[in-house]
Amino acid sequence: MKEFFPGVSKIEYEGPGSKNPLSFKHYNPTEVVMGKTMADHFRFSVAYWHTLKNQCADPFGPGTMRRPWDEGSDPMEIAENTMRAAFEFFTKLGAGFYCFHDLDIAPEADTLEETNRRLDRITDLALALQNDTGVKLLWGTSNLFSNRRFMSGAGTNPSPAVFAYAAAQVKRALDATQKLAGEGYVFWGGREGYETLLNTDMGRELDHLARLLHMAVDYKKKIGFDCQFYIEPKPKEPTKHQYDFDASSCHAFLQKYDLMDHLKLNLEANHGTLAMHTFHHELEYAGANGILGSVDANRGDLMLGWDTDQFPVDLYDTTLAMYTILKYGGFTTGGLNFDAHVRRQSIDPEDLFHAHIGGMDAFARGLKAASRMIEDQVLETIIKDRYAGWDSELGRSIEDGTASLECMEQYTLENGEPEIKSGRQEYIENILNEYI
Ligand code: XLS
Ligand code: CA
Ligand code: CA
Repeated sequence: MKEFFPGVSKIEYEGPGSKNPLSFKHYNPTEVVMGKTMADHFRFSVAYWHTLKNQCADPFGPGTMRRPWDEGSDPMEIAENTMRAAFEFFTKLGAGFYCFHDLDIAPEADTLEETNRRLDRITDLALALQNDTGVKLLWGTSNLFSNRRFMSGAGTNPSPAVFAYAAAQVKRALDATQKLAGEGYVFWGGREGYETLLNTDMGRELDHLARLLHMAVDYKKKIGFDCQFYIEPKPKEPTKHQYDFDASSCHAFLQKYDLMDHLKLNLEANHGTLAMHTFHHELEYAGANGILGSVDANRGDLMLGWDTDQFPVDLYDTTLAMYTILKYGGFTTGGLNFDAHVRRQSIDPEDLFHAHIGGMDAFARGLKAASRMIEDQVLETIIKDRYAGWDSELGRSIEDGTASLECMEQYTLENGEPEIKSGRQEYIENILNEYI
């Protein structure tokens, strides 16, 4: 069998002293941190669309990648070679999971019937390779945004016939995900948004998007498929305004349409920053509201206002992300999927390894720092102390709903000007630095 990464052998943990660039310096899959191995904490996943398929085109030129698995003229032969290259990559890297869109693995044909046949064929191969290697599917999804029929959205399209096409594709992508024992399924609102309100019935579009999700919930139940559904926020790009703007707008949507029991969030770092939030904010919002599900790990660029999908290397980000993930109990069905691609000039297949190794090591360092912070209860103590007043009689009467505006007036007249305390931000930032 052809080897697609002949210069790379299995990436091993060699520790911080190692000078071997193709080794882990911090990610040691079997090392136990807070009662769990690192591999189980992260459930690292490779994004098929970026690592295997992204040619890195930009608005000024076509892709620069020339991949050995892309050679040939038969689209299914290329698809099968790509799948083999994918599993060689996953196993050499030591990532336990992968994620795909239906059309990443099976190229779209002229008719839905033929596309479905291709999906059946390629998932046979994927299943065999999963069984051979033990690599698992973290989540599947459907590409409802590339084909021109979806230019005005999928679930939110003004045409019910386009809605039907999208729903048919979701059905088949769910079948494929079930066949491969996927642990989750993601709905990212590819073009579910608008370019101008001058031609858009926003209320109706949102109702339709919820209908699509309810159909998927019903179908999942019908076929007895036990996986976690996620919705993935993103504020803009490709549309000017995406409906699934950020964690809090997704939360409102799930509540309004009675979907809270069925979906959690898949949070992507770069989508958070596009919404002018930190990744930390998005994770904390989801955690505090019980909808933290899975993570698309990457980073944006402060100088650029778009979704650059770079590999995560910032230790502040990875520490605060892991701190928040640990604080809310860690991943169950979710995991850490590298929704990231190498830069356009990083054209060697080996660069794909350097990129993932860097991301995995950065998260391992983040996990170690975060676990020490949790063990020492640094932030817990500071926050607990800051909110201690809420455990007093006054605080409790407000929290339990027994207090009224009149009580508040009475209290204030009796007690006068409240004492105020420093937020001590700089002091806390200095402590954080000591852990990083
Ligand atoms: C695009 C999204 C997409 C989803 C899956 O920006 O990140 O890749 O994760 O459809
Ligand atoms: Ca993503
Ligand atoms: Ca992205």
